[in-house]
Amino acid sequence: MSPAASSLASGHSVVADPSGFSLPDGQKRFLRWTIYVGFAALVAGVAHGFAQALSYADIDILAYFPRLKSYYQGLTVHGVANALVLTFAFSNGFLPLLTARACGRPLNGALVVSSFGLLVTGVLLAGYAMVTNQANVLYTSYAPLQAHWTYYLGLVLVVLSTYAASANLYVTVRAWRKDNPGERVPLLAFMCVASYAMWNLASLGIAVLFIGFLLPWSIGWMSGVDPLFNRTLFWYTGHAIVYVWLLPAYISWYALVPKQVSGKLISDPLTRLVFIMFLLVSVPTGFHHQYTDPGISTGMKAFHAVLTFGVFYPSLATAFSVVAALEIGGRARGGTGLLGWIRKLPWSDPSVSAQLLAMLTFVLGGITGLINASYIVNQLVHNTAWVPGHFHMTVGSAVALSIIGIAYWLVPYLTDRKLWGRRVAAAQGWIYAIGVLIFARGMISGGLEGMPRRTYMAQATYTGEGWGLAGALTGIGGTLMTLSIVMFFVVLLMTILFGKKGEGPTDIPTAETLTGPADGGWELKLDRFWLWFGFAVLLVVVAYGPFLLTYLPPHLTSPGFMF
Ligand code: HAS
Repeated sequence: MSPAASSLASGHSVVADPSGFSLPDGQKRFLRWTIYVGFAALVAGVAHGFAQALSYADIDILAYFPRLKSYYQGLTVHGVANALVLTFAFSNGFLPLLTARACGRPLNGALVVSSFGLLVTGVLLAGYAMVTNQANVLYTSYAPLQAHWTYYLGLVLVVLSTYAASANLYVTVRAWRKDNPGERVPLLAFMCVASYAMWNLASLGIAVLFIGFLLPWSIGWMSGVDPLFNRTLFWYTGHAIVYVWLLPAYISWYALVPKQVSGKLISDPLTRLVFIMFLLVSVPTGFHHQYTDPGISTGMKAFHAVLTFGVFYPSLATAFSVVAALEIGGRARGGTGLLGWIRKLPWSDPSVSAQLLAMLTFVLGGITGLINASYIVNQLVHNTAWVPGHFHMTVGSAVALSIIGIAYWLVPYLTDRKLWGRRVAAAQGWIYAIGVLIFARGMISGGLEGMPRRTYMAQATYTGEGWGLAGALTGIGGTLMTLSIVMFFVVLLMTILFGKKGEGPTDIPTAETLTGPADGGWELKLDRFWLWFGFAVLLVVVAYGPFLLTYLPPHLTSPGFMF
């Protein structure tokens, strides 16, 4: 088979069904509701985000939030709902769907249902603790701040829901392999498996933290915890987690967006290599969040700094690949000249424009990440408003805006309804992107002037040079972001309730590759997930072993603090 003709979605041997692809109705319904849980969380998340953005502009609206007792309660809801529930609910629905499409077979029904059940129960438990003001620990769950046990148990269940979703990917791909011995794993399924395999390794840190320490401590079975050790376990997971949020967006940028813009994915082997690199180097980088922590040697921090620059490489390769795929599309649509193809991209398609804008904001998000990662410069920006400036251009736009863009075809596909309000949706992406750039400009300049993060600025009794303008920009940007999310919800609800029935897309947009998978040679090793998983474990041992050997056992001395 000619590599150029290889279908990304179906691999070599599965013939794409021209009438489209669909899962059994029951599975489709559960995946749809899994994704809706994420969007429901987003409602709570953005409402609190709006209050926090305004607080930087000295506008205090917290009193108008029913049941809200403090800024930190709102900030916890904001982080957990947006960064943990939206992202994982979306991945739990999206990645199994793509894997099923790639393998041309249904999923395991019991795992679809368990993943949904665990997610909902987990969100309800954690939600109970946050709404009743018993979990003001922020999404990082730093001890000795202590939450009610339902918060920790709820988040454990959310993580278990991701395990059920990942198990579904593995059994689906294994069944496909059985039916197609000797064939290359379809690229789309490969990317999904690599992403969740990385997460399975990465999540060990918070699994040990929550189950081994925080949960028993919150129930009263342990009298103290070790804050430094807890932070280390959290950040073992906490940096890799950002790539778990990011990779579903990357999968769409690599494999789906090219089809939407009439382009082609550049290279099957390079794409596999990129995802293997994420599996290898996402986890052993956590100390870059702890450059200022005592108790960890400078050598170990420097080692993690080097690996952090290593995990920058697959993103760089992604930037080149994605731009090349877009250029093919733009030129196929009649674009000429050095940059003329950009104008020819289908900007009026809200799904495409939201994701293109997500990519553009991610360029700045990525650059600010590299600044954070630079050991010495980090001293200037750590714990300042700069950091939320960085992460609103990564998880807050590269990821969030991609999820929104994907939803503009995914929800019509899952409901078989036509997207309502195409123009409103197209405008929404722009308003969000402009908003987030203004917001981040405010946060970043304020951070450089020492404006702190995680501080209720509307009630702060002090100020600094340049904070006034920085705060005003943050407030304006945050207001535009909130407005645009309201528009997104209007489009979503109108589509679900009133979109024309029977006019939704019948298939998932999956691109073809320019350079297809090899039939022999070293590239075949890329499909040996266990081999790469083994190397990833080895790197983790090298990156964390010396610290653990010198530090353990943990010093369980800190009592809990609740406010
Ligand atoms: Fe980060 C802190 C370093 C990426 C999220 N990060 C955070 C926190 C969050 C977060 C939430 O080293 C705060 C945690 C907390 O609460 O304390 N980050 C990095 C580095 C990268 C990076 C080196 N971060 C992310 C991503 C995130 C995320 C992705 C979420 C999804 N980050 C740090 C560090 C800290 C940190 C330190 C600790 C700071 C401190 O002191 O506390 C890199 O992976 C970034 C590489 C990415 C790029 C961009 C590539 C561009 C692409 C787009 C191509 C498209 C184009 C457009 C060109 C270099 C792929 C084409 C379109 C047309 C129309 C033509």
